[in-house]
Amino acid sequence: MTSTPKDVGSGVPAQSRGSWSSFLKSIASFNGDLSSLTAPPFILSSTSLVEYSAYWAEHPALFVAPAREPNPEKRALLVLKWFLSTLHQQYCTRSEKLGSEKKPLNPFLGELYIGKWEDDGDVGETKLFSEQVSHHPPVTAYAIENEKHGVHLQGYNAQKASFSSTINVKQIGHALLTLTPPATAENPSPERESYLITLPSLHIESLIYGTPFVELNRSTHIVSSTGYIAKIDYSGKGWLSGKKNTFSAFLYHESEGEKKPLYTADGQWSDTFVIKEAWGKKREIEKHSVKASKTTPLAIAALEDQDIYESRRAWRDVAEAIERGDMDTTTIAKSKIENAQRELRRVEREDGREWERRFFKCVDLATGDQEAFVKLANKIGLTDSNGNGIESDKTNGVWRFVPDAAKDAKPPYHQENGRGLGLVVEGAEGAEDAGEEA
Ligand code: HC3
Repeated sequence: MTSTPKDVGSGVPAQSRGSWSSFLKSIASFNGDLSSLTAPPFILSSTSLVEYSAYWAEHPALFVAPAREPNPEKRALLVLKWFLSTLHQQYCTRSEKLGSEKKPLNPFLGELYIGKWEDDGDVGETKLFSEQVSHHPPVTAYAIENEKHGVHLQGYNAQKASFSSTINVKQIGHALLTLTPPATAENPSPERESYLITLPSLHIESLIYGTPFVELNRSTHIVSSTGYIAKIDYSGKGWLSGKKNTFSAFLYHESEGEKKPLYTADGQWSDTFVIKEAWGKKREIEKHSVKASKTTPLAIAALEDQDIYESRRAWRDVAEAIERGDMDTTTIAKSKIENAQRELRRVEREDGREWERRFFKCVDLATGDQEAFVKLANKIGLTDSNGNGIESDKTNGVWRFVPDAAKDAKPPYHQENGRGLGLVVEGAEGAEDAGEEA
């Protein structure tokens, strides 16, 4: 480490330096559950982790582009390009907007984030359903659908953290993109195809200075039912050389193997990358500037029209208090939700029932309907040929979207009234909803 005692905590407001160094000491011995970390107020975010699912489609045109490409090889390349374009959104936006990576709100079971990206042009409407499907361990599931182009993405993720010099996070879960290629004269009724996407590991940089940001490491894959496989290797700025957020990717067909790549993509996922042919003169196909590519904001319902279980509405008091820097109110408002959740879990246990997930269900990989997924997962060693090895014990199961549950869905989304949020006065006649001021 080249830091001097003067550098340490230099990004931390003077009045928070003590609490930052206590926080650093506490993470050196934490148990791997990121939600259990008590962080100083200046590093708290008023955004819940359930909102992060939206990062997958903030460029709706790139999201649907593969469905318009008749050539399967180019389609796989467009899927890779879209995936690479999501990395800046997923892992940089908080640092760029807020100056550092903040500690997000830990979603409660059943928390929802629902919205759509609207495009008047050819892209059409792209819908998002994000739901917290497990609290212990925390697991978020999501589905993103563009009906016009027949492009669907679904996935779920949890994080397992460890400490060695910094916070290291392994993501558990995966995403599945499905689409129907355009019909051509040679193939007038093309079949739907899928792309299984694995999630990168990450670590936190610059923690000691109080300006944490994310760096990705190891590698991920995109494996397709068409036989194309992309491998992406992540590396950061080393001691002596290299640029932050660097990656190197290649796309190959399984029949040819890794040694015969078709395309490469190299650069910085937070800035610019270049896609080239991997053969002949290695012709450049495209230079993509991530930052120059305009994002489309997700449209969500106005707070008063949201369901009480929708994230922004449920956390409103907490978020407002965090933004005012009012920690007493933050703690009170947070405890109200956390205590109500604990109480609801106790009642459910007593009644022998479980919280009903609204848009997702747990699936068994041993049954036939996940056969296509297991085949893909097995190709990159994510599972064995029976679907074992996916670490479903760390995500409370393998989660899949239930499209029928989302069709024409309107609030109220959950059967349960406001009891899970502390909005019901227990013991009151008929356990009436006491409104949000209760
Ligand atoms: C590790 C992380 C929470 C998880 C975030 C995930 C993995 C969530 C799924 C998204 O698709 C991608 C994603 C992006 C960023 C990840 C967050 C970065 C930091 C945060 C920790 C819980 C915060 C640690 C606290 C502090 C103060 C060091 O920032």
